[in-house]
Amino acid sequence: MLMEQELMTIKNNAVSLILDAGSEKELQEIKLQFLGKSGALTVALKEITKLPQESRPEIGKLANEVKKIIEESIENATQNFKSKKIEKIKKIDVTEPGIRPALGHLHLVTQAIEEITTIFEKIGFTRVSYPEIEYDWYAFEALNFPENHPARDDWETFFIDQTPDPKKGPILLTPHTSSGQIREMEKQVALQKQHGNDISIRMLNIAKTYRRQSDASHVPMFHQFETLVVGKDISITHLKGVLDYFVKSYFGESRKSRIRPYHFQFTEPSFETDVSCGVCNGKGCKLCKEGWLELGGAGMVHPNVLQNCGLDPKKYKGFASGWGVERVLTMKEGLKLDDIRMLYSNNIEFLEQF
Ligand code: FA5
Repeated sequence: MLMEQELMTIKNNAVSLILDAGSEKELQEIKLQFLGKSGALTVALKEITKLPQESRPEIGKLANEVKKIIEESIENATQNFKSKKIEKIKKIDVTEPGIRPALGHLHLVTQAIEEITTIFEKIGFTRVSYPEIEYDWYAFEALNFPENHPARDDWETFFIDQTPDPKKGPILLTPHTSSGQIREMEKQVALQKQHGNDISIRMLNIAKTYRRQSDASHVPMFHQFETLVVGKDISITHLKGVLDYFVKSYFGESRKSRIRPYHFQFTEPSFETDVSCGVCNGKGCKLCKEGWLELGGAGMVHPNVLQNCGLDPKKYKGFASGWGVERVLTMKEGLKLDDIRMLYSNNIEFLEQF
């Protein structure tokens, strides 16, 4: 009688656990708990051998029935889980919009370089690329810098620790894109020697430039875009025309440009170029003070520079300009950056705005 009760308890416990099971894994655990080697029912079955001979068949029959009920209940519940899984798979709606992956975009300096390139290409300029690690000849000497010019010492320029070239001098990181002027003119003169053609240059050199400067308005690595136009009848009006075209294309039709006297070693005359302030329309405000914002340098290629490249200054004239990409970019976007180094800070929250 006792054994009979024990078997009923085992059956009831097993069935109620099976009904509450939340997964196939749980069902397997229940199976072990009751039917495994040391499971409750297996242990109870072993006890049958200790019963008096006459009651063994009846209890044995009952035990087998309990075993069958537990096995069948586990099997049914397992099948239930399996068909629910299939149903779930069947319910996937392939027309549902997917989860949009996070997409990056070009850095805002790269965007500006692309825009500047397109603007100049429209009026026949060709983008060139020259070494970032350069000889002193290209960065200074051929550009008419005197030997004791401050930019030539290592206060502003990064020098490479290598034996200087006997002719071209020390090796350095280009402190400005004007080195590209010399490379371009030397290349065109070499081509002229081969083909006998007249020289005509419309160069756009956009590159990384390096100076030993780091503060709120200076970064040690920045970008400049340099134009060089050389031909037989090039004058200041061409320079002013290109400046005006760039200012209107990049900043907007309503913006004006101006040039004012300045000094560079490699241009004569030299100018600073300005763009009318977009905030006050040239009237004068907190940002610009007098209505104008400074764009960068420009000028007519110095006769010494033409000569250094093998060009006859009586025959050829040219103009050049060199402006900072980071500078025009911040001017255009009206970005009031407390610190220009922000552009290279890898701050995603800042970069995502562009
Ligand atoms: C030059 O580098 C001349 N080569 C420009 C030139 C070319 C004049 C052709 C005449 C003819 P400047 O040192 O002023 O000039 O630099 C030009 C521009 O580069 C500056 O107006 C500024 O926008 C940018 N710039 C210079 N130094 C830094 C710096 N450390 N960080 C960010 N931008 C800079």
